[in-house]
Amino acid sequence: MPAIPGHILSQINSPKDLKRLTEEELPELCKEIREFLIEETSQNPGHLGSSLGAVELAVAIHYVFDTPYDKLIWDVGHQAYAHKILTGRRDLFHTNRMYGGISGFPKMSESEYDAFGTGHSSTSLSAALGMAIASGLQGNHDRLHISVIGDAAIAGGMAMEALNNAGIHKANLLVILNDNGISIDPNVGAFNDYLARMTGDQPALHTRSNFFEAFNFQYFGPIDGHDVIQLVKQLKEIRLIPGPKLLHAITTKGKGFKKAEEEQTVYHAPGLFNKVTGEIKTTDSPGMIPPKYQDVFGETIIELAEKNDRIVGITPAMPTGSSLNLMMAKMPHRAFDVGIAEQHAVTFAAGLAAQGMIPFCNIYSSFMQRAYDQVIHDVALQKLHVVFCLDRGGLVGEDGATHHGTFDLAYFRVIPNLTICSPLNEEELRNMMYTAQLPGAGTYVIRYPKGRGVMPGWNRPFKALPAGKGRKMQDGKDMAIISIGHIGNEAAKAAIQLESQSISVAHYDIRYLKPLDEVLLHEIFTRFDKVITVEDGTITGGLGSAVLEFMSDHHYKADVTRLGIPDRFIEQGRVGELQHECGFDAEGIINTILNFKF
Ligand SMILES: Cc1ncc(C[n+]2csc(CCOP(=O)(O)OP(=O)(O)O)c2C)c(N)n1
Repeated sequence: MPAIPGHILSQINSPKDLKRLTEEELPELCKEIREFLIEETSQNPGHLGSSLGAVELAVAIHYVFDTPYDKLIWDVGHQAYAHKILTGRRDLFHTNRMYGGISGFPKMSESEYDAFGTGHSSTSLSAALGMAIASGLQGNHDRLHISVIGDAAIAGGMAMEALNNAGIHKANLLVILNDNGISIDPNVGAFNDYLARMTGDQPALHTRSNFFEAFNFQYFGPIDGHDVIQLVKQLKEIRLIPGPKLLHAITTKGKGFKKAEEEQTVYHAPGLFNKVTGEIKTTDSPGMIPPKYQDVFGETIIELAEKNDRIVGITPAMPTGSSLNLMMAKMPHRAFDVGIAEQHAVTFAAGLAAQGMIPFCNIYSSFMQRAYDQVIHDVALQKLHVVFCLDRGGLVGEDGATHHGTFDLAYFRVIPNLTICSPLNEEELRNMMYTAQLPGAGTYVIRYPKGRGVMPGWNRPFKALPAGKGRKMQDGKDMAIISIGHIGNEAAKAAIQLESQSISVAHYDIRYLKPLDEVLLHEIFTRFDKVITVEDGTITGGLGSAVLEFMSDHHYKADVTRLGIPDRFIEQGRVGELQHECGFDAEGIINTILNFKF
């Protein structure tokens, strides 16, 4: 049931309506927005904590500035729910993150008020600066370009590069630092220490030298980011000041919802919860449930590290999301959260490996896109023994196009010296991690999906899975399916269901995308003239392409159909809905096979 907006919010269909309110009415509006957000996200999960913390910022910005003429960019964009609600999407908000609904992140195609699409961190300063320079070149010196960025995101490399660049321009740029003192997990890094010293309750520690002023920004604040009337006053003054400027606003993540303020990491994106007590509702059915892949990673790295003291763990700002937090708690000196810094994470791993350590560098597939050159130039070229664990490989669901991990198989396959594999289930993940740390394994990429595996009893002794060796899951005589990774479970279901229709399907789990199991592929192309490849990744350049290349190189002739993600961006929805759209769930595989002529 969509939430019913309060009496002020119900009249706000655009920032024009907002501007008709008196300043005195704004605190009540903020309260109504919070109630609306809590009600909506309690029944349709999303990014709660950050959005609750940015309500006053959104109201004040749209109240004072002339959006969409003035350009407003929300860094990461997970805190922009109030902005969406104020800019014409209140009545659509119950479709947030749903299939066919509105995106959970700002998106240019969704609204003229979303000046720039975001999702990955630390891009907003570069984009705002680019827009500001464009305005100047086009003779417009009056338009303001605003970036709202968190204390963790501003420490990301791109944001630092943009600050460095912005400081030499006279561009009409306003950075609003939304400082809530926390990332998803506790914030890390020396810059975070600096911000804490700057704003802490011990004035003796307040630094005199101001980092932002040193970068030629005019600095304002710190200001209470929940005092909407003060914010409005301050923003009105800042509006008149030319050049790059930064307003430092202190906020509380989860503001106004007790549980979300108390447990900020959990309530960053809590899933379904009770809107009164905040208690989180579990959606898992009772009984034996398989573990999440991320937890298998988290438990297994500890087990391996206990036996092999050269193993260390690295995460760029995703300790809880990757479950490396388990190792950080148990072996704090051997597990590192380096902040939102994927490029650094990879080259930091390279340095560790160059000195004989074996780093397990865990990066979400989609965020790994940031560190492509570091993998090539700093790791693969130098044949370093780094194990990349790519979590959230494949379609991730409700986070949508910015977060799907769909390109990794294709973008890594072209890099020499890499070994690339993907487990069918959680036991295989464990065994791949074990294999990857054995002496001489070289650079390994292990790619696994979001969510749960398929078998509760995965905790068996380790077994090496030799690189470049796949396996036959099921024999058959009419045709062959070749799959990679967890999506192979859909292929297995399809193969079984087709038996009842008297179609005998052989199913091969290739396990390693690189090196390919050529013995297995020769067997397949010798025996079958109908082949389907199945992957939860782009069909351009991934497993399907590799199989076609093999077929052509060895002059086989077969009817090969590639199932995977088509050459377009896939939006948000449940993973099952999206797999269905792409046609590689069990039903899609069956339909494809039924189209063959036997
Ligand atoms: C490149 C990249 N790495 C990691 C993430 C995952 N991520 C989303 S929000 C977030 C923390 C952001 O913290 P902060 O900027 O302080 O904003 P807050 O959530 O506290 O409002 C992280 C690490 C991301 N979106 N993009």
